[in-house]
Amino acid sequence: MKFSIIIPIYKEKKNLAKLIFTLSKVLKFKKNNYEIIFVDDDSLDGSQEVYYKNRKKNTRFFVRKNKPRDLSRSVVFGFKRSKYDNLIVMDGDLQHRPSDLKKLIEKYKKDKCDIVIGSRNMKNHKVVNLNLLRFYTSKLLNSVTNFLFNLNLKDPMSGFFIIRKKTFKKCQNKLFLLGYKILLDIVISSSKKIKISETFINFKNREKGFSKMRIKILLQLTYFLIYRYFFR
Ligand SMILES: Nc1nc2c(ncn2[C@@H]2O[C@H](COP(=O)(O)OP(=O)(O)OP(=O)(O)O)[C@@H](O)[C@H]2O)c(=O)[nH]1
Ligand SMILES: [Mg+2]
Repeated sequence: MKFSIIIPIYKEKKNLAKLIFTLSKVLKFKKNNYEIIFVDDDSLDGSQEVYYKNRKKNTRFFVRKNKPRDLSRSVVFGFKRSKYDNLIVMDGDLQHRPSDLKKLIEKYKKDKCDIVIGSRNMKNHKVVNLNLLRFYTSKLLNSVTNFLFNLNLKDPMSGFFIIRKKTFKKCQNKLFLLGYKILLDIVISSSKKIKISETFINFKNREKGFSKMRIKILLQLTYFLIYRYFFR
């Protein structure tokens, strides 16, 4: 089974070399059956230079010049340029561990599902490595989302997942395409019949670079939830 791994990045030059190195090491088990696509939102921080110095086989780097800068749009940009039928999305700041890819891929194969979510275990803030405020905000958002959209997912807000390209194609014209929650956007835009599995992943604090999470992103998310509740 072949996979295209899409990694949206914005000003991640401090994480890029380690990320490329770790991914290529971890993905040895996939032989050449994968590609990695970085979608950089025109960071202009030297990320592109770092990429060209450290790039490996099977990796591509796109600079997305379109405005507005946006994570969801960058992911879809990557999906549209992908070669393979199975798509993986993960963050580019090493908060999602490359070593968890194997687990997600195994679950995806075993369950023969349309989506596998790498879910953060939301039992305890120490397990997820989030500060208390972000931990409880995430928990609350997960509960509200499950309630509003009649879902039963442990982590519908996760940014680490696998999706069948067919599943994406079926819903792509219905997507809201704004903000961080591309997984939730896809789930809400898809038929209730799609099969979704979840598997726990390790999640760790960002070590380098800086967070792009801003109050604006939370406001976008609130608008997204209200809009999609009324116009599904
Ligand atoms: N292409 C693109 N990537 C983005 C954009 N905003 C964030 N990203 C990337 O998306 C991933 C998640 O963004 P983060 O800023 O780490 O958000 P977060 O993980 O919720 O926040 P932290 O826990 O503070 O790191 C990272 O790889 C970012 O570089 C964007 O506008 N465009
Ligand atoms: Mg992050």
